[in-house]
Amino acid sequence: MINKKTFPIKNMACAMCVAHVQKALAAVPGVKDVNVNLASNSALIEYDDAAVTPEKMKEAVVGAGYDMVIDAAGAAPEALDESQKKNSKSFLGKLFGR
Ligand SMILES: [Cu+2]
Repeated sequence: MINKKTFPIKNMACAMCVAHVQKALAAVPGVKDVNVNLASNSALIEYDDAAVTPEKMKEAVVGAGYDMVIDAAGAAPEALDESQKKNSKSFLGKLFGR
């Protein structure tokens, strides 16, 4: 299932950091879309939870020299209801586009 969640990102200081985190996350298999925001120190990640776990994404961020906050269950601290609704449409689109 495609998930879209916001994860807090630590240690980002400038636009280069954003680019690094963005690139590291986008390279993880199963990650469909990444939008890193410096102002809110967070990353909005669209990912296939059958293909990748938040732990794996955190590993990629840590590997790039930053940190990503996930809770004990490996989930994002907060769910974005609005984007999840929107996302169910694009999920169908992707399904048929394959
Ligand atoms: Cu920087």
